[in-house]
Formats: sequence, structure tokens, C-alpha cells
Amino acid sequence: MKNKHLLNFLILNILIVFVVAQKSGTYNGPQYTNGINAGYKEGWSNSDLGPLMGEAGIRSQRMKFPCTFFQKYGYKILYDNNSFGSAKLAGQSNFTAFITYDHGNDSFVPAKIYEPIWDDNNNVNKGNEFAYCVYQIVTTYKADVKIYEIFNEPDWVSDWKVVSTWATSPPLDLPRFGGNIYSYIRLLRIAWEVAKSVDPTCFIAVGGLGYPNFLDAILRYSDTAGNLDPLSLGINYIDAVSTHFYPMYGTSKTNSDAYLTAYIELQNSFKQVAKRHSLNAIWIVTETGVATKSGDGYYGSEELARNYFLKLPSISTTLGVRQNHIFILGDTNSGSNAFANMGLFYDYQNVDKDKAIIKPSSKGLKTWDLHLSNRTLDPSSTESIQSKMPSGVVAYAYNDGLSLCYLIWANSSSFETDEDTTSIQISLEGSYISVYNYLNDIDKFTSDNGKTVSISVDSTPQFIYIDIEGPGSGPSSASNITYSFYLLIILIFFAISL
Ligand SMILES: *[C@@H]1O[C@H](CO)[C@@H](O)[C@H](O)[C@H]1NC(C)=O
Ligand SMILES: *[C@@H]1O[C@H](CO)[C@@H](O)[C@H](O)[C@H]1NC(C)=O
Ligand SMILES: *[C@@H]1O[C@H](CO)[C@@H](O)[C@H](O)[C@H]1NC(C)=O
Ligand SMILES: *[C@@H]1O[C@H](CO)[C@@H](O)[C@H](O)[C@H]1NC(C)=O
Ligand SMILES: *[C@@H]1O[C@H](CO)[C@@H](O)[C@H](O)[C@H]1NC(C)=O
Ligand SMILES: CC(=O)N[C@H]1CO[C@H](CO)[C@@H](O)[C@@H]1O
Repeated sequence: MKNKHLLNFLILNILIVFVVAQKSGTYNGPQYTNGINAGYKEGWSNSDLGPLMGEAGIRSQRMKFPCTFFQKYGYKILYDNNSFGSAKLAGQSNFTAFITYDHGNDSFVPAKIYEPIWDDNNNVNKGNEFAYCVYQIVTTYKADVKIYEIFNEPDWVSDWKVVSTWATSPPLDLPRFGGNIYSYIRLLRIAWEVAKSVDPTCFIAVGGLGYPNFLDAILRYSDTAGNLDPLSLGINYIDAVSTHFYPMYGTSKTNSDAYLTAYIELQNSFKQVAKRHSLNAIWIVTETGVATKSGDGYYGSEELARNYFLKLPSISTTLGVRQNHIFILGDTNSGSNAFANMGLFYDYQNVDKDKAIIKPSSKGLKTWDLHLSNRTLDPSSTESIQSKMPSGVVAYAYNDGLSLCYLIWANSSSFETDEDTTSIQISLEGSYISVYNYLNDIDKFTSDNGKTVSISVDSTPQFIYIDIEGPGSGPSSASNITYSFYLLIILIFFAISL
């Protein structure tokens, strides 16, 4: 009898934790997801782009949600127009949307944001256009969108020297945002109050930031100058941090491992700010890109882009970054700067809908998806394999409950480029191994002594299986998890009825 009460109490506790945790701060998406910024090309609607994204192994998307666009075409337009349908058919979920006000002008802050958010009947005040727009958006898209970013790059400045002053003074001149820190926090507060009232499980993210000092300012100021009441500070109105990272600005080096070191450094600076203020948030990156050819004074190459995106998921996961949204789906032939060459596809503006050509480098993303999207990074197996690697080799282990897939490469950081990086011989314990390259071509190696197999690794990560063929060669882990789950439920009910 006593045991029964204890058990009921435990189950009640589990239920309470579950329900409370659903309100905020629980992200039920995959451990890691590659997403995309689709970009706009005349003659191509979003619904035409799903197949291209699928070809590149893309599993989520950062969509632009401008209020004036919805006001003009109706809030359901992205369903009506099959933007979501086409994306979901290609395997995407857990969408992130960035809400901005004016379709053609990211720097437009609507006038009536300081009007009350709620009316006397506790309904959203229609007179506060931004509040009403957020209400309509979340009501319409809550089944698919879980993270809402508020505006894009509010901390963009033309002269980065001003950023250091934000450590102690409020950011007042924000040219890309068109307002100041107070009006930005006002937008966060409106979005938080309204969005959470409709979908308590959604997240409100600061719009793709570049500067940790700006996050610090959001956390320590409120929507009104001089109001430092702890309950009014910006920290109360966000539970996701979204950042942008273009590695060419983060380091002057030109190899993929130096790019990732720079990624880690920026994330860690943001994390320090969060920690200082005890901010509890999930982390995403909504723009990151690498040009596949040099231009405008910046180095770029197919190998650099390919290897950066093959290594990025492992590095991100160890940092707790759940989504990286790649910039961008297609090149822009008419553009001359590095951003014009960051496409996963060559410019498809003037080609037929079924004739867009994927870049060789982007095929690595599809191969990553094939081998690793259904597995999770396994810290203890990673530590174990890494400890057996010679110096200069990086190894991660991914588990699906049945087998491991290893992602292994030679660290390129002390070489000029990924292509220059010296190969290293490694030895793995097993009777045979299957090695898949970024194009998913398989190479099999059998042990001479029945115990170990030696192979060579270079700066391009390979997908390696020991003593099994590769993906799909074991029983499905999904059915096993479902099976265990039902078994657990049966056991619990059995225990209760005792
Ligand atoms: C997020 O991903 C998880 C795991 O793949 C899935 O179960 C869930 O339905 C997704 N949620 C949304 C809103 O897409
Ligand atoms: C965008 O809106 C802001 C604020 O109303 C205005 O100052 C700016 O000129 C607009 N920019 C463009 C390109 O229309
Ligand atoms: C991942 O697992 C799901 C569910 O079992 C399956 O439908 C999908 O094909 C798998 N994806 C890959 C890339 O193997
Ligand atoms: C690559 O080597 C550099 C220099 O030793 C190191 O700082 C970096 O963490 C290494 N990268 C990885 C992914 O281990
Ligand atoms: C589940 O996994 C176990 C090993 O952990 C295996 O023996 C069993 O066959 C699997 N069951 C199913 C249904 O896949
Ligand atoms: C508002 C909008 O995106 N409308 C588009 C919906 O889809 C049709 C057909 O692709 C386009 O012509 C519209 O421009």
C-alpha cells in the first residue's frame, strides 16, 4: 500500500514536470537539424523549392514572416501557397520563423507598439498592430513553427567600434532595426506575451545577433528608458538565442577547422553573457554560410564549404546549438560579393524547375543526413574513440541504439587550406570496416590480423562503420524505442495495480 502511494506520487511528479516543462524551455525537435534560408528568386515560389532542399538533405527552414505580407495575402498564405506542404514533403519540420513588420523594409518599427498589448476583455489589442500580427501568425502556424525570431540582425551596425560602448551604455542607434534597445525589448515583450498565450510551447528568440554585448543589453534593460524593475527586463521575454555567423569575418584563416574554432569562440562569448545573467535558453544559428569560390577579398572553395558543413553539426551539438540555417539555397550570378557564392545550388533563376544543379560540395549535406540524421551524438563513445586516435585526428561517435557510426577527419587548422592538409594513418579495432565518403561512395577494408584495420584520413570527414555494412544494416531503432516505451507503460500500470 505504501509502495503504491509512493509510485502514484512519483508518477504525478513526472506528469507535473512534464506539463510544466512544456510551457517553456523544452525543445522536442531532433538533437541537431540542418536548416536553410531559401532566399527569393523571381519566378520561383516557395513551393518550388522543397525538392531542392530535399536534394541537399535539409530538414528545417528559417522562413521570413513579414506582417504586411500576411495582411495583404491573408495569414494562411504560406499554407495556401504550399510553402509548408512542399517543405514537409521534403522531410522538414520544427520550422523557425523570423517575424518582421514591413515586407520590403526590415528597418520599419510600427508606430503603436507602446499601446496596451491587451484590451479590457483580455483580448489582444487590435490597435497594437504588431501584437495583433503576432497573434494571427502564432494562431495560424503553431503546429509547425516552434521558434519565432523577432526581426533580423537588430544589432547590425556599420562601424563595429560602437559595439564596445554597449557593455555599459544602452544601444540607441541601430540602423538595420530602425529603433533602439528599448523599442526592441518592447517588441520582444509583445511577442512573448501574445505568442505564449496562444502556444505556451513556442520559443521567442532574439533576432540573429552578431554581438554578445547586444545580448547583454537586452538582458539588462527594459522596454522603457530608466525602468530597471527586474520583472520588466528583456531577460523575461526571451527563451531562445539566435545568432549569425559568417566564418570569413570570424578568422582570416582559410581552412574548415579554423572556421569551426571561430564558431566555437563566438558561441562561447554569447554563452558567457547568458551565464552571467542566468538566462535559460535554447540556442540556434539562423544564418551561416561559406562561399564556394573566392571573391571580394575573401577566400572561398568547394572543399572549404563542404568540410565546414560536414563538421558543423558535431561542433554545434557539443555546444548545444540545435539548428544551423545555411545561407543560402542558390547563388546569385548577378552579385559580386562572397554572399553571392554561398548557394547550395548554382544560380537557378533562369532554369526550368527540374533543372537546378546542386553543387558537389552540397552533396556532403545529403550524405550527412543519410548517415547521421537518425542518430545522436554519443559523448562516451566519442571520448572512447577520440582517445584511440593519433594527434591531429578528430573523431565523433553517433549512436542509434543499435550501432555506431563514426565521423572522422584530420584537423586542418595548422594548414593553409583543407586541400593542403596532410593525411594521417589511423587504426580501428575490428575485423572489417565500411567507409563512406562525402558522396556516399563506399570503400570496404578487411583486417589482415583479424583485430585491426588501418586507413588513411584527410581533412574531409568520412562516415565509418566497424564490423557492419552501414546505414540500414541493423534492425530499425525506431521500432525498438516504441517497443521499449510500451513495455515501460505496461510495467508502470502493472506496478500501480499491485
Ligand atoms: C519536431 O521534431 C520532432 C522529432 O523529429 C517531431 O516529433 C515533432 O513533431 C517536430 N515538431 C514540429 C512542430 O515540427
Ligand atoms: C524603412 O522604414 C524606416 C522607418 O519608417 C524609414 O526611416 C526608412 O527610410 C525606410 N527604408 C526604406 C528603404 O524604405
Ligand atoms: C529516419 O527514420 C525515419 C523513421 O524511422 C525514417 O522514415 C527515415 O527514412 C530515416 N531517415 C534516414 C535518412 O534514414
Ligand atoms: C584542431 O586543432 C586546433 C589546434 O590544435 C585546436 O584548437 C582545435 O580544437 C582542433 N579542432 C577540433 C575540431 O578538434
Ligand atoms: C531491440 O534491441 C535489442 C538490443 O538492445 C535487440 O536484441 C532487439 O532485437 C531489438 N528489438 C527490436 C524489435 O528491434
Ligand atoms: C503571395 C504569394 O506568394 N503568392 C504566390 C502564391 O503562389 C502563386 C503560384 O505559385 C504565385 O503566383 C503567387 O505569387
